[in-house]
Amino acid sequence: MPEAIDYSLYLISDKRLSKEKTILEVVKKAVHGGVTIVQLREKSSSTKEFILQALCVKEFLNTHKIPLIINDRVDVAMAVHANGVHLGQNDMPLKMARNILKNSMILGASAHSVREAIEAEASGADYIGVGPVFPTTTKKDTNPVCGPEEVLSIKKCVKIPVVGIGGISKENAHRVIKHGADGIAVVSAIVAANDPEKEAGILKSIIDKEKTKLKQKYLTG
Ligand code: TZP
Ligand code: MG
Repeated sequence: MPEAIDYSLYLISDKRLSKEKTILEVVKKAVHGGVTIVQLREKSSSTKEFILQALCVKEFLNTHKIPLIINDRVDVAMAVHANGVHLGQNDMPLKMARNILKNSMILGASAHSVREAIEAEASGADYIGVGPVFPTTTKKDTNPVCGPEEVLSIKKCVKIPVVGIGGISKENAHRVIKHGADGIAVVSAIVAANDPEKEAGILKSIIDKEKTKLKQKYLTG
């Protein structure tokens, strides 16, 4: 089992949205702003491009002790010695991926219902991504919007961390944390921002503030 991971502010890349900035530039700025974990999600890159991109992002992330997760590609994750891989419902079955990765790598899974989340946990997932919590234009083939209430329903049924994804911004991030999410995953809120460092900083302080409020509420009953 990988050591404790901070899922608070989970950045997912998308080179279509980063305008004139490279993904490495966005990642660097976002990490300085407070991102705690990074996923490379590059649907249009060739395998070679994906690997080269991952190696250079990983070199930077290692120096900041920030985990690197690879979307979809177990082979790429292994080739670059990433910290983990994130798989959707139509990707490699989780049990197979867990079998290949042994226990040394983080295995993330997308789930859109309590049933899928429970199955993912039983199949060896280390965390669940739930969404789209809010409407998003970043991913076209999404399941229906589930709302922050689904995050809470899933959180109550699994022991592993739960991360909300989809349409999350500084306007609604607090609602996702309030509904029990261990973190929020964002693409456009940071990647498409003019100032990714500033946006990451704002999001991180919203998350930290909301988590502190929840802790105080729990402690005082
Ligand atoms: N999976 C569900 S929604 C989504 C993914 C990858 C895209 C989220 O992007 P954004 O820009 O944060 O809404
Ligand atoms: Mg996938």
